[in-house]
Amino acid sequence: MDIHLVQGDITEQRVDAIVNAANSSLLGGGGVDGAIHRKGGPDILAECRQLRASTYGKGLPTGQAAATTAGRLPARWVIHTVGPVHSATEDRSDLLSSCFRESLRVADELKARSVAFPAVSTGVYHWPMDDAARIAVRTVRETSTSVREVRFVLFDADAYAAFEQAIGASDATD
Ligand code: AR6
Repeated sequence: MDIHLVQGDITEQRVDAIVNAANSSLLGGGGVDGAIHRKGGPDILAECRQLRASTYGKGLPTGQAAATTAGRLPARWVIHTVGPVHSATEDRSDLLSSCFRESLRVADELKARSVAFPAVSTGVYHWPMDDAARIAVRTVRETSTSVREVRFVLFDADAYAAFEQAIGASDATD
């Protein structure tokens, strides 16, 4: 698997699937979620409502992932995952890891070969960027998948630098 870093907007990525940092309602929100629904148009929300009606009546649990098509976005699919809110008292890193693992599992079901991830949980959910980057990079490296390209799409230079460092650190321990 190739891992690439891009500084930019995930809604502009031309890949098989982009991952949305959603919340369990699947009904939209701010951050990446807001941008995806705004630019992707109403079809994504309609499919999210169907997912709720058919499978996730109580909401999509934290750490899990589910796909819709991508509406007007250049990607083919949106894989919605729910990151954990960061906690100073409880170690929730397994749940953050699970977001990446489960998103890649759903990508495999879709036969997606290229997947773009945002820095899940690092915005509204307050996960420290350096730690989130380490967890993200380590998890995608450790996951067995048919995905050939993972692209981390980072909104700003600090996030990009954190992922660059995480890739370097993880290389050194391979
Ligand atoms: N492309 C790439 N990265 C982005 C973009 C974008 N267009 N917009 C923001 N980011 P967040 P979370 C970065 O808050 O922490 C929503 O309301 C952002 O700078 O989107 O998992 C949901 O509905 C940050 O580094 O997701 C949930 O309620 C990262 O993406 C909640 O926020 C993630 O920030 C989820 O919170």
